[in-house]
Amino acid sequence: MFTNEQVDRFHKDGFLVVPHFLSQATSQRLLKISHEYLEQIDLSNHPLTRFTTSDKDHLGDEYFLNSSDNISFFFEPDAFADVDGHHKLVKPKERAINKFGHGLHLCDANFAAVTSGNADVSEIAKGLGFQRPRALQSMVLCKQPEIGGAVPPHQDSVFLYTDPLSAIGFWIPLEDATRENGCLSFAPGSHHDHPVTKRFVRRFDKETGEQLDGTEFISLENREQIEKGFAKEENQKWVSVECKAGDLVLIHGSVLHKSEVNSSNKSRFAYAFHLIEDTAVYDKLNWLQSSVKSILY
Ligand SMILES: O=C(O)CCC(=O)C(=O)O
Ligand SMILES: [Fe+2]
Repeated sequence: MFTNEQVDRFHKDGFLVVPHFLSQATSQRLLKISHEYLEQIDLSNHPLTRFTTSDKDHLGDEYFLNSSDNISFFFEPDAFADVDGHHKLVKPKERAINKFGHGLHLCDANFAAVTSGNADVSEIAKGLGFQRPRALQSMVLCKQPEIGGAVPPHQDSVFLYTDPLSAIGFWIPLEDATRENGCLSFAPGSHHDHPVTKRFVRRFDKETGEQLDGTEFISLENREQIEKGFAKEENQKWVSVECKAGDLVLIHGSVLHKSEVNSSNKSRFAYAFHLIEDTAVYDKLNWLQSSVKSILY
């Protein structure tokens, strides 16, 4: 049961924890399957694409851009080191992956069953006002022991832009998420006073419209107008949200959130997927272009 009180709290804070969303058996099964995926990676023809989130150095190679409908693996930058003058993978592959996706909900029956095939997800989507919810992407975020990198403050609608904005994240830890292993932190209410002013897009030639290599951030047209009365990111108050395996954390597309490095010796696997409103405009500038539509109802 998704109550009106939960809906109100989500709209007030921009995030909400729904305890015990998945049974222990289900979250443990997804964790086991996630480890099996990592053990089965074939490195012989893998481009070793790393996942980085810094503004300067955002990834956008073919492997990343083609990951919407399949299961692609992205490395943790710190899994590599210079050895005898060569940049080499220095961690076993199952300890080296930052995340994999973005089509788990399309390719794997177990992940599909907790995403588009899940009546509880549909009930929450209805409660949040979705007309025609579409599962757009899904991934397992590994946050590996010792090298699991920080995710800097961001808003998901920058990366999953629709007009009007509609993205909502469903983030489910498959292991307990603590301050030590890099749980999520939120700036409560920031979706009200820190609007989205940029988008992460594929690069296009402005004159010819031809698609170029890579990705970039572009400002929204009305950026200056939007930024009036804007609360600065550095003035936000952050709260850490520790939670248990199988809990659900709902993330508003405009709320600022982040996670710190994992400096502990425990991993912090989480399954995350995002819903968008299919009646909103999703244009070809978006980095993620999927040929398959996974509509919940
Ligand atoms: O798992 C993390 O540390 C970040 C996840 C996140 O930002 C998201 O799923 O939107
Ligand atoms: Fe996010």
